[in-house]
Amino acid sequence: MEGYPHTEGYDEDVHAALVGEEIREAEGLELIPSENYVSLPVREALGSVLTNKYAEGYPGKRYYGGQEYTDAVETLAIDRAKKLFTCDHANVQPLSGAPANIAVYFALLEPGDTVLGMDLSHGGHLTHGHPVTMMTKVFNFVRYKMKDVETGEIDYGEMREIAKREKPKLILAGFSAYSRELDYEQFVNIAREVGALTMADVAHIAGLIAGGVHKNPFDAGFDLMTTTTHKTLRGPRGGMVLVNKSEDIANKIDKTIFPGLQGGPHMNNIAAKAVAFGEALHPSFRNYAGQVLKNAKAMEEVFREEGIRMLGGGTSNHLILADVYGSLGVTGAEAEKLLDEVGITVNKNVIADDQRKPLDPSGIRFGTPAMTTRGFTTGESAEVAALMVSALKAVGDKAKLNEVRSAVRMLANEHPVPSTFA
Ligand code: DSN
Repeated sequence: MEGYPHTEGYDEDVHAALVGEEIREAEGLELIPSENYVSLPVREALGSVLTNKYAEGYPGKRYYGGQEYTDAVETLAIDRAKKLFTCDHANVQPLSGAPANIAVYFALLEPGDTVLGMDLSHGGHLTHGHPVTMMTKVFNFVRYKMKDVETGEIDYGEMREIAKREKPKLILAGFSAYSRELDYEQFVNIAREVGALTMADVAHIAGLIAGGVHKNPFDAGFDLMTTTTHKTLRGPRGGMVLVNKSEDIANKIDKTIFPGLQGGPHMNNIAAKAVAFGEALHPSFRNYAGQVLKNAKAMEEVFREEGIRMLGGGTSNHLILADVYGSLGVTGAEAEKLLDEVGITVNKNVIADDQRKPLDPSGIRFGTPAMTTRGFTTGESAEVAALMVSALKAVGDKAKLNEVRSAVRMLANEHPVPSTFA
């Protein structure tokens, strides 16, 4: 444990929360597929003096003085991001994924314009036009779905028909609860037929792309990518917009992020992004990304052997969406709580066209980015999957749940969260 000597005895309440969370993370297994552990160098940058500095503008074009070091770290973050994703332009200032997506919409669209994105219950993200979001007051979102929820195949035929009928200005590829790879060429072909731009929201799989184990949408001709930096990419909590082959789009994105939507960038966070991107450029990151996929496959095998239905029939990425209600009669909320009790953290999740409500849906979503960072092998990942199934089948069986909790604690203790990765 690293300790928090400066809050100890100074602000005991916050100190207790920091220590408590550190112990929770160390003793349990984090399987929420959008979470990960950052290195101590990333945390050092996050906790640095750069949090003191205002730096409105961009490197070399700031509105305040004293920018020698802010310019240096932002330029590093930009250069490293461009190298990681092989593109011409990176804006590393978005505070997170939602502001990054909102920036793209405002940069490229007029109010009332149409965006075509993936349906939320089929894996899409809130910011791709879910009715509860503010963006739907400004833009018109239409949705495509999977053709077959048992294989995860996207209905590209339906996508083309919707695109021809609705004439979107922007077509989105991206998801937060979909376990297969997308066919980016199909998106680009459809977009070209109807004169739309293409944006890939790769928040979940950015690390898999950077690590070379998933396709890069820019290779298929996508115009833009947005991402968070804290999921598979293993950086600090934040966002980023990447643009390829269009100075015009790049300029519009920069102007929309600042001064359009945000004020002073969080320079401590940008420095931490630079550190994380440096880690992802290290050859060992490729091994990490490959192991994330292998570990997910190992968990998939166990769930399949146990006869538990997985949306999309399994996984080709870092996550699995399991229909625990349909397979075991345990709701998503019950499963999340049960697994919490044994020290395994997952999240309840709607499944395609779920008949249940989002706060108590039919599914759970889990994945391997965080446990792979802790060095879990395929054998140990299969063991974790078997422990999950044991817990899910042990509703009300205190002795069994205690046994699972001890096994989880032992696995966690054998795999401390590493301090550095490179
Ligand atoms: N909340 C993130 C996730 O868990 O997928 C997406 O924004």
